[in-house]
Amino acid sequence: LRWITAGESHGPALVAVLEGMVAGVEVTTSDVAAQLARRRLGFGRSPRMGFETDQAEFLGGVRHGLTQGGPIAVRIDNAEWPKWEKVMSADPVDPAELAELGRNEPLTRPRPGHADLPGMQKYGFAEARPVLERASARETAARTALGTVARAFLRQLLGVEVISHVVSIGRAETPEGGPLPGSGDLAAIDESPVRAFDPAGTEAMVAEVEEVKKAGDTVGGVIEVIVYGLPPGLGSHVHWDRRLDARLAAALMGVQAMKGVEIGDGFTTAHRWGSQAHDEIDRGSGPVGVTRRSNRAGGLEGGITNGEPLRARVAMKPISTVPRALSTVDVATGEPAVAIHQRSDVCAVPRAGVVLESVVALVLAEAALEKFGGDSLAETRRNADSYLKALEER
Ligand code: EPS
Repeated sequence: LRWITAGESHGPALVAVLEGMVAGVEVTTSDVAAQLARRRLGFGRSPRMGFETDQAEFLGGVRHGLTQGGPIAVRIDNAEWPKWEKVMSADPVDPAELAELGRNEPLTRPRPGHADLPGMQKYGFAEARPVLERASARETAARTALGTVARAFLRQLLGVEVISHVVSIGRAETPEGGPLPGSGDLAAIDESPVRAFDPAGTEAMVAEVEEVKKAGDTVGGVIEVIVYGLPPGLGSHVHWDRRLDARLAAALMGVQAMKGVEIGDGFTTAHRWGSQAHDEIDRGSGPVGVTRRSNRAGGLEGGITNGEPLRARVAMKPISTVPRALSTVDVATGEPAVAIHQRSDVCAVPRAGVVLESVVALVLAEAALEKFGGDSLAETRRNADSYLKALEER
């Protein structure tokens, strides 16, 4: 399975292609719209989320609600394109016309923490516009659209559900040791303005975002993705780039603003002794005749799923467009300056969870296709059923 996106934040549209998906997966434009709508929600979002409608359209690969086996292409229009048509024009524009617009001033005061400065240095740009247009998390709408297809495949193949919840925002945390949200809890989590499972956590996080907003600042947080219904055996211990934990970490870190990934109890486990770190195995009533007394490993051992719920926590940094602008250097003059500030999210942590679910779904769909193969959902399902039956009979 391969996936790729193109498009700038203020270009005409985002496009995304998913190649290698089997035929026969049920997916519709409204399924994509539902995921994109989830991605727009959340307390602390940018004003832009109020008017982006994220109208997504399949341009190929889906017919009458079923994938066809060919590359799946999606397009998501940008609502403000008419305002940006000249600034972001693919073809040359008369400089006099551009000057009149006032929207095209060179962005020469790079934001600390943003791709602005290293991007300008690397690509030889005199200003940040070409960097920020593509670095923007607007692009995550495209991966969320493709993730919809991956989710549908996983659900229809194995009954897999991918959910996420926000564990902390800034200093506000969900109390430790609370129950883990289950596969049916996603709607309740989406009801929380910060996508937290625990009501006390929601209250604390909303208060934190309000305080941050008042102070003209931005704030990050920690999001947990949980996947239910995975069989043992996805990924492999045999090579570093086939370990599923490594592939998940790459996909999660590949989302804008993510700075850390933890599988299961990850960093806490580093402080534990072995007898307290691992998940003891019992004979049991699980689908393959064994259960675990705990799930500190987060569903992965040796880079392979072990049949327990998969858990990954991801650390997101505060958005680097800080209203209370930070110090920088104007690269045009070499003089100290205040960094660029345009409208932005105060906190994008709640919406980022939906993106993280989507990239996890893409990686897991890829791993499932490697394990089970096939060109149609029916064939992949036969292969998966036969593998699961063999596991049970062992
Ligand atoms: C973003 C800045 C804001 C966000 C944008 C990501 O856009 P603008 O600069 O146009 O106000 O709204 O996010 C989206 C458009 C989106 O769909 O998520 C940035 O700089 O990363």
